[in-house]
Amino acid sequence: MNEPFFSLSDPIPFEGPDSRNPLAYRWYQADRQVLGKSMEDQLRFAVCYWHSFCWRGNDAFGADSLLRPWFDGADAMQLAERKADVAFEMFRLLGVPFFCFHDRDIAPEGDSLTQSNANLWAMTEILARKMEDAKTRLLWGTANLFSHRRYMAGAGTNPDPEVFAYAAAQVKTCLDVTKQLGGQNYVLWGGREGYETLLNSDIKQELDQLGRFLNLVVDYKHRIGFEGAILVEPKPQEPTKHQYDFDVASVFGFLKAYGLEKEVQVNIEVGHAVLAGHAFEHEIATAHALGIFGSIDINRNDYQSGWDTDQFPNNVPELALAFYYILSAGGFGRGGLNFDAKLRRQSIDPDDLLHGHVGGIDACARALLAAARMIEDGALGAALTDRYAGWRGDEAAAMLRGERGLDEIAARVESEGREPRPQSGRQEYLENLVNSYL
Ligand code: XUL
Ligand code: CO
Repeated sequence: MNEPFFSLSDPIPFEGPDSRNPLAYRWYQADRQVLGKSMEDQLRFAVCYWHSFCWRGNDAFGADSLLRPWFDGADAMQLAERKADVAFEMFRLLGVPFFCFHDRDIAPEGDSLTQSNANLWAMTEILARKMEDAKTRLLWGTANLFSHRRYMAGAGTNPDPEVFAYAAAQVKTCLDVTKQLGGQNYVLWGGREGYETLLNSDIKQELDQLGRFLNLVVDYKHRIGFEGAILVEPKPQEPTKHQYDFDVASVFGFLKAYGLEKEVQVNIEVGHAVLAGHAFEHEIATAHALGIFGSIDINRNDYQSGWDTDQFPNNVPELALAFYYILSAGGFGRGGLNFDAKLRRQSIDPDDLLHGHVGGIDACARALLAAARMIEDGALGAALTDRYAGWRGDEAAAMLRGERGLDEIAARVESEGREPRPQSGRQEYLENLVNSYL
């Protein structure tokens, strides 16, 4: 029997907004009804395996600061099991409904692909057994196609077709495993699907490869009857200088070009939106407008650093606005909120993991309540409806449907001789309105 990893043994309780207990929920009450669903079903929280249980606290200037009992030892599979024990212990303490992983987070890479696959299937069996006794389900799985040196020039976009094939083989098994564990989605983040210099990169060739790669994944998903959604996670750069899946709009263009816009959705990450120079809600609203909204990696970036700092979310006003757009988009179907967030490297105590998650969960719950007030009150929605009211007129609707040519429109404007009347955009009124719900 191993020593307990965390200081708690009872699940984090809900104690309400006045509680001073730092390891209690003040806002997240799983069964509280919000807009016709429980908070748990609205928020669909997931813990990510990699930052919580695999990251060693290293940075560009320093090695490991986090020392975990499953990091080093002779038997890699035994260490993976120990890691899984702690992971499921944390899921239980937090009461989260989901988790997410990369293939290489849950099982060690072997000396060959065959050995890696055997390790992965062995750990899949172990996780499946743990899931029988836990409420936590799999939100999504993904293949790590960026850490090993074979992928240094990309996976699907690699100039070497043998690397493309190796990556395809790795994704095949990871998709099988994700299906086996009842995953709700499958994610592809193109960590190195981009370039360091155009001097050695043929953009057309690489985009064609990436389009083929994604089509192979979608075909295989249908072949095995995987019912989850395939999600691409946009990010503009880091580790590459330029990543092809730059942001939601670029991913949509890519999907259209390769005939995949009905098959693939996006997993939008807060920090990646910031790196792309967008507000997080911009990415959500764009994905909704284009019909590809899938799921979210919830975290935050330090706005000054210019890096993907993957901190736990804690800014309620920002989250509230984002959740307003999530709820406006109809909320989550198969998606959810994956904490793609890691501790700071000085937060070395096991309980720091609990503090990060409890704070993030509470910030999201509080923001959800504010966003629900925005929806229920309806003033923001009404202002938007008003602003576009003119387009509901017969003539305007005919223009939008494409039933009027440029010459017909011109003739009507001249014959009517009316000057359009500018209207206020009312930005300050709307911004104040948002603050009134917080
Ligand atoms: C990297 C990132 C990944 C993906 C999964 O920035 O966000 O962890 O979420 O590969
Ligand atoms: Co992510």
